[in-house]
Amino acid sequence: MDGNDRIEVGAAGGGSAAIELIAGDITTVRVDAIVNAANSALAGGGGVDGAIHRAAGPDVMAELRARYRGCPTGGAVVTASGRLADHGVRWIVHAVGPIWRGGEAGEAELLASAYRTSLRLADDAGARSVAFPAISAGIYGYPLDQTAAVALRSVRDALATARSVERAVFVLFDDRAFRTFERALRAIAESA
Ligand code: AR6
Repeated sequence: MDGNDRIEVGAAGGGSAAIELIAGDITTVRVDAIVNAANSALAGGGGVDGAIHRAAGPDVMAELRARYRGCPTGGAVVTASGRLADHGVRWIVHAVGPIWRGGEAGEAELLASAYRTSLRLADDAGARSVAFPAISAGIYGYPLDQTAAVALRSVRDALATARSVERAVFVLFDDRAFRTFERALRAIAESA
């Protein structure tokens, strides 16, 4: 950590909120809400989705099946957190990012929407801190540097009108993702 992994951003009511970057596994982070990179069937899968369902246990999939009939790309839904409640997580926000199709199929707007919707749902639930993975940057093939720029800008903009969220943490699973987000965060901080 070199001092470039946290920026303060304006928040509702004139206060401030922060965006932070950490390297690691999102299932171990102590925040009120964690965001999952799900698919539109909300059917579970590999990557961070598999890790979150394994850590949370079967109640979360049971709640998804009982309450929702899938979720459109760019949207998100909320469940309780199953066993992740043991370390303080209260909600899981299941976001559906776009599959990368070359960049001309509305991917950037859909990705921004997935982040904005996730932050709004966590805020409506009353979360003060939210952790995000790099949605779409794994199995869905979204180029990492473009994911980082869209993710950081959309979360910064959504924090400006959030009422309860004051801390957004991006949890990057490997060194390359962490460094890419670090560069993008620096670019945003310098352009603010
Ligand atoms: N903590 C944080 N980040 C993680 C973790 C973890 N435990 N595990 C992986 N990542 P992906 P997508 C990173 O593939 O591209 C699933 O099958 C990973 O390195 O999880 O949105 C779903 O069911 C990458 O940077 O999600 C969908 O079908 C980022 O999380 C599909 O994959 C996202 O990679 C969604 O694909």
